[in-house]
Amino acid sequence: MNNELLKELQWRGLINDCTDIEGLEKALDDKPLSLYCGVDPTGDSMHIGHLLPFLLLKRFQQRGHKPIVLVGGATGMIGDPRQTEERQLQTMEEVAHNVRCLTLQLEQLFGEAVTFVNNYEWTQGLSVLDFLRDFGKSFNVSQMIAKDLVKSRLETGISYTEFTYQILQAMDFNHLYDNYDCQLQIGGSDQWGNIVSGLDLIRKKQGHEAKAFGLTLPLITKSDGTKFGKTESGAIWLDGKKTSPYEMYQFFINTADADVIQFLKYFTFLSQTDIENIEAQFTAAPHERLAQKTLAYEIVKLIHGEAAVDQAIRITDALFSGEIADLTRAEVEVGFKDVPGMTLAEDLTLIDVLVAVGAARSKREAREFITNQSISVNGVKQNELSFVVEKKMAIDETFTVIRRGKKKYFLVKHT
Ligand code: 545
Repeated sequence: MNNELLKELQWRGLINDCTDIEGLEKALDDKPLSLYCGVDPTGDSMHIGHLLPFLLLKRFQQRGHKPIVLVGGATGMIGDPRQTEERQLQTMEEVAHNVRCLTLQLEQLFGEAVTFVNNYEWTQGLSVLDFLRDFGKSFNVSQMIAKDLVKSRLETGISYTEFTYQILQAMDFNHLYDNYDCQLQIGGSDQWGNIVSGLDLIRKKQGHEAKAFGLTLPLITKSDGTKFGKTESGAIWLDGKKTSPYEMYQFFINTADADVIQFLKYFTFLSQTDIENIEAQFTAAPHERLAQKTLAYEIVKLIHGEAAVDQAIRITDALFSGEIADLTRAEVEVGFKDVPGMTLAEDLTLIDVLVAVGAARSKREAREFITNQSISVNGVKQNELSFVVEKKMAIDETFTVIRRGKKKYFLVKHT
């Protein structure tokens, strides 16, 4: 393979399968290529597990190709069949809301330079009879049933509606081929069947000399076999209101040594040379966690911007060193979101606070902790048994952060 982009993608491990890699190589060498990836508005935000194909669109864009982002206002009303069970239909309002949210999210990721389309445009006005005559005729039921996903649902049941989904996605590829000269569809490996349906339709409608391709990305796997992108508290969302930049930063900082170099290749736009340099330094001194720090920095910067990642690092450093007095109220709120907490309407002795917030089981134990020097209040060791937790001493007169031992934090909110 000679094409620089495809070589890079192969090095990054981003190619799972391609319908015709030599053909695609020629097409890429020939001229700027239009390509697309679709997303269904089944929710109001993507999570980190949906991101790779869209970053791949950006990689094509950086090499002069022309990405199209499709938001599935029509397909979202049906839903791509899942392995497990039939989906609940969403209301028109839910779909419309999610289309708006996802479009905004993807616009932020891509900036102005990308074409956005919504398949509702060309599906909404199509009558059932036209659908059956113009498209249904091109699909062979045996082939449709043979698709992995449909096959896996034949036992448990699949509605005619979800069965038809692959036709809708195929119509999109055909429409984009026709109207946007779009020759390539990309997606996760779960999209292979739908992408191939599109290519079959394009050949039937546009003739056999039509040149179009499908490319799928691998499923992200982790060395310990657990699912990528999930924590105990749920998915890592791209929406900062659902997952704060700090939480996203923490998620990537905790990447296992065995996975982190691969994730740098997947998720960052750092060059091969840069990543190889990081790898060399990381192998020499893994405890410094340069690879994890770079990964977390790059991805949070990409999704939330530089100011947000700087703040995430400030919070991380403050929690690590225990010097939290300089944090702002907002930063305390983010950094201590998941620690045990309580609200306090009036000032209270430290002993009572320790018991109330669950840092000590009894007043006796609370006294012990204090005399043992195990307790810090807002980053300062406190060994005064008579110490009172006061609102006017709190961070921005709102938060008192209590630390027991090295790592255990508790948060008092003054009202
Ligand atoms: C619809 C019409 C098209 C082309 C594609 C589609 C969507 C496609 C699909 N894709 C997935 C998806 O997830 C929901 C996101 C919630 C906000 O279902 N039929 O929409 C995911 N996709 C990205 C990757 C994916 C895929 O958006 O392709 O593999 C995850 O990595 O599951 O004409």
